[in-house]
Amino acid sequence: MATAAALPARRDVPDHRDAFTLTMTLLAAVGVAFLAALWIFAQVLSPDQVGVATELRGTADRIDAHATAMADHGGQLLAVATAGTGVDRALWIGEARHMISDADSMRMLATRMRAMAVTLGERPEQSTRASAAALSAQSAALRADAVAATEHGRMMTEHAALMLEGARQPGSVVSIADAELMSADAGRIIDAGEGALQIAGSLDVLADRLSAMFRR
Ligand SMILES: [Cu+2]
Repeated sequence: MATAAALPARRDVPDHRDAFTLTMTLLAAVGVAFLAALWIFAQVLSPDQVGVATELRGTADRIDAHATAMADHGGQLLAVATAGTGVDRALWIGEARHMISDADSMRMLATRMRAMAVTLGERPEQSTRASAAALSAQSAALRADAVAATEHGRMMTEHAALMLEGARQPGSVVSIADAELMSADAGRIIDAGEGALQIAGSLDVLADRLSAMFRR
């Protein structure tokens, strides 16, 4: 009987398809679960995407960029003010010298941050020499430099405002463009100082974690 023989065969076909669909669904689910586990594992192992040394070097670069802008500007201002005969000549010669000397201080600060990047490395807590006390000391030193950079930025903002006021006076040796350039760069040094403060904060967190580990 042809019809009777065909019936079981028809039943086989859907069964086979169901098994295939079920297997593929299970495989996909296992794959998704595996990827999710990998992702969670990666998050636990490296909660911070960027290492401490990279963050410190990035901040040092920004401070150096500001120091260069300030030294260049101070040099130009000194040349213009020295050659000028304006009423504010002496004031701007003083300001220019101050800028050049401040640029040196900022460069030293950036140099200290690069040295700290070498000492701490990307993951300071994984170093064999890491101790809570050492990390706390580094954090305190960095915080002091960060505050100095931020305060310098605030002083630069005031300096730029003073320059702008001076530039508006007839016969002044400084230009409005110079003042605006300084004002824009003051923001950059404040950002760098705030970035360094955050790094100091993350060092404190690491120091706390280390001391908690040894307390047990
Ligand atoms: Cu400056």
